[in-house]
Amino acid sequence: MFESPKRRRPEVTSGSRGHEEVKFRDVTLYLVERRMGKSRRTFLSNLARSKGFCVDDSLSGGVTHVVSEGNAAQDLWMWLEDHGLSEAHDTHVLTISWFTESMSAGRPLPVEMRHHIQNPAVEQRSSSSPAPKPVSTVSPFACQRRTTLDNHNKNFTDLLEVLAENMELSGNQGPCLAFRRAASVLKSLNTALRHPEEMKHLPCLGEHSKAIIEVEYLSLSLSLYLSSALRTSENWFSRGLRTLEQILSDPTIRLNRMQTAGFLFYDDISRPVSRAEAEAMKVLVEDAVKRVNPSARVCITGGFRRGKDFGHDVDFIIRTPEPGQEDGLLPALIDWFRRQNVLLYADLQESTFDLGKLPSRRFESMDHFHKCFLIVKLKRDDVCEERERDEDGRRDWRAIRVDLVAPPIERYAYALLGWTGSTLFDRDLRRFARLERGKLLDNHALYDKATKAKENSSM
Ligand code: DCT
Ligand code: MG
Repeated sequence: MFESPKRRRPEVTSGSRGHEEVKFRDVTLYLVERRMGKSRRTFLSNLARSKGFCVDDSLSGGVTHVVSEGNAAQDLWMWLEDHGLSEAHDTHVLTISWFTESMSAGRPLPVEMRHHIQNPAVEQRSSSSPAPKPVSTVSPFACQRRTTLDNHNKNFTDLLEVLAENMELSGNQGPCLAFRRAASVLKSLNTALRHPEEMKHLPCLGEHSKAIIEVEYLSLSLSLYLSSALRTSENWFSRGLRTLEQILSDPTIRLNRMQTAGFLFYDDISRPVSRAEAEAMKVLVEDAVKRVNPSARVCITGGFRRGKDFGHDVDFIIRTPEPGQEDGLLPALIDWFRRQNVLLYADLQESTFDLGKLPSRRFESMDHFHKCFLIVKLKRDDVCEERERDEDGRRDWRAIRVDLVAPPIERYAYALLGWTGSTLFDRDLRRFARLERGKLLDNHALYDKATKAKENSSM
């Protein structure tokens, strides 16, 4: 939210208690709520205002001093960058010590080196230590790295991804992203890391990632992951529930529709989907789309469009040639699947697309197109691949997770780019657009950051 270049200094900002006089017009504070907590932030903001400081509740372009408490530098900077602040701005990013000392002095103290929270990524790029580091040839942006499917560092990236998932499941988005970034950088290398020393000049490898790689933390990390898995399952586990049958027969447990479907088809949907299965699913989806709108076209997206041989689901984007034809398409498709007796679960998300409300400034915000999350039966006989004979001979189909998205035609190019992924590539492409090109990119459009004007609106 750093897009607003206005240098207006509000006399009183929202959240202040009264109409305190602003004494220090050259300083506007912003206190980071993350880790500090809402009530402490309100208390400190009001304290500063009572002493004549101007405090902005949002990270606007007028902020001169950002104050953070309890955040690791890497997490903080990732958060700030996600909210539009880069090291290119001349904003001070400071520890709470500068704030408390200034409050005691009753005036903004000069900023000293010890107050600064440095961006570790920049420190790494521009360190002036006596033994100069060679400049890394690996870009910190995933969208500028050429990454093939040949992963020479799988032993490390698997581990980092397990840790990322563990962090995500326990709600730690910052460390999760840090581990994902580290894994992404290692995947882009065209050789295997032979010595920890070689990590020294790679971008995006935080201290934790490096330490983990160095000590090959595998067994501990895996047991950590297994013991903390999903919060819900932890909760069930702590209540003594050990089997699917126990969970399903416990009268106090109410499973939502998605959990029920997840349990019923767990064996299938926890198994990777092969490329042959994805191709067979494409035939099924194409057939359905043809019945519903013969002029619409289907394109595989997600990992399979990137050339992966396996995925956790199959993603499709549907292209309708005329604006407005996307309306009603997905409900009709769901209906068709249901009538064919292949639909096991459907969650339809109607479009909330409104160009007037864009661009979105959040990386993780979902796009606003019509989409649906399905579990569909795929007949084994429809799949062209060698396979082991089904031992139990129980059923002639398997359940597959399918995502469908139907954007309006004028947004198709952006939606296709976004849904091709990977998630981290999308994220870095947006970060690169914003920080290096002054643009805002999302799944709907590309905007000029300063004017908010759409670029190539006819795409
Ligand atoms: N995506 C998006 N907007 C969403 C959901 C997803 O832009 N609302 C992007 C991120 C990657 C891509 O679409 C497909 O998502 P996934 O299936 O989660 O990722 P994947 O790369 O296909 O991974 P997998 O191979 O495991 O399916
Ligand atoms: Mg996918």
